[in-house]
Amino acid sequence: MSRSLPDNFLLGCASAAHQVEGGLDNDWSRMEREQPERIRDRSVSGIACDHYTRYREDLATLAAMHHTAHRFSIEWSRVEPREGVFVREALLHYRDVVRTCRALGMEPIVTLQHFTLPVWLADRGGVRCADAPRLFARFAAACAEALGEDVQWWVTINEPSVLAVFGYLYGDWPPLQPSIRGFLGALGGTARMHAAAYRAVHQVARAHGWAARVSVAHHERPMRPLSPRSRVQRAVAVLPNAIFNRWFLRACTTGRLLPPVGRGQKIAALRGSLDYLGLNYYSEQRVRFNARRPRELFAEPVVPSDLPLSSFGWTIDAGGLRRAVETLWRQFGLPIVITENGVADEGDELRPRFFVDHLSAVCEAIEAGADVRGYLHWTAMDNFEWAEGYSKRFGLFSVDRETLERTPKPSAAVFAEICGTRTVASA
Ligand code: IFM
Repeated sequence: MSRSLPDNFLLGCASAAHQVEGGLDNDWSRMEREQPERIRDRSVSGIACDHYTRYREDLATLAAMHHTAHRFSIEWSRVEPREGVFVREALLHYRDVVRTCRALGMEPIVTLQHFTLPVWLADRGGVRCADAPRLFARFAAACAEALGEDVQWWVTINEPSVLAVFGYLYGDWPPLQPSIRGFLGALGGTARMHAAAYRAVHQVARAHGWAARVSVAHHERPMRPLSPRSRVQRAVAVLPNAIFNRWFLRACTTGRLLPPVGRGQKIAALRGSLDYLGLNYYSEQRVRFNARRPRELFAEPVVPSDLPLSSFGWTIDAGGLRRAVETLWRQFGLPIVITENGVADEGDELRPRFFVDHLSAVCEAIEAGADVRGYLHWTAMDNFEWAEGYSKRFGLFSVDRETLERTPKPSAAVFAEICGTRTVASA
């Protein structure tokens, strides 16, 4: 059976500056240098994929594989390495990335913050700094001015809940500060930053008469009770789902800092601050009650025996993507762009099938009525996977860590075929 994707449906890959560009100096590279034990394989991001200098060839390769969109992030520490000092060459670089995308027929989708922060802001309290919304808005406005009308799709912050969980609840990522209070503060801080940047990008666009659609890239990881018939097990999934999967989106729709982060106070520009919904989906999680797991809000993750696993240990279930899309569409009624979906797969054995199953699931959700505008695969090249270092391989291309030579994997051709024909053939 084969299914067709809608006309104008965006298809391509997503990436993040710190993971591919190389040569960065931010809170992450500082941690990699000063606390190497924090990275599983003790690697440093270092030159990464040297995409900063090779972006033209890399983008041309993707366009030749019929990609029609490309998501990338602007590295704040390059553009504003010291507070208030903006580097024109860096902005011109990103403007050229955008123009290159356009010239190659790929719609650019630009992320303003993807996990990393300039060290000067990290040292002032990072996303919890009271001044962070103003500073982020100033940076966002500078980017919007520089990139101009060629960018119509913006993502303010990538995965705010993931940043809050790993940086503050677990304390495994910068700023390495595990505390519930810090975690809630980080959620509130990123919501304020998003609102400020949302307004800044729209102000610039309006002043010039440009079109702009602004959102976040929301990481949806639905927690499902291991034993759905047990009331206790069902109850244990409620709180983590409400906080990890819904708090941020509800804040953006209601315009309020809802409990447990705030008392419902209104935040200027937060209400209605999603023009579309950017969805990063990888996996659902089965959970069961465990009184000794307060860090996970007593919802212990359990690996189910009935689903295949990625090399990250995450379950692979395309039905989860369809459920996520349909649920978010039903609850929020916003057009959805799948801003990330992918699989860690050492030998590229899982990925070809993964594409067919996950894109079929997207087609099913569309047939059921969901307004889905695009699908961006994570990611084009094997890259620096945060605390996992270079040990996890999400790419369509492998990258030789000595020569940085890119080699396409078989799945790259499978995705190219889907992009070229806009058809997903399940055989
Ligand atoms: O590599 C990350 C990306 O930076 C954010 N979303 C999940 C990806 C895979 O873990």
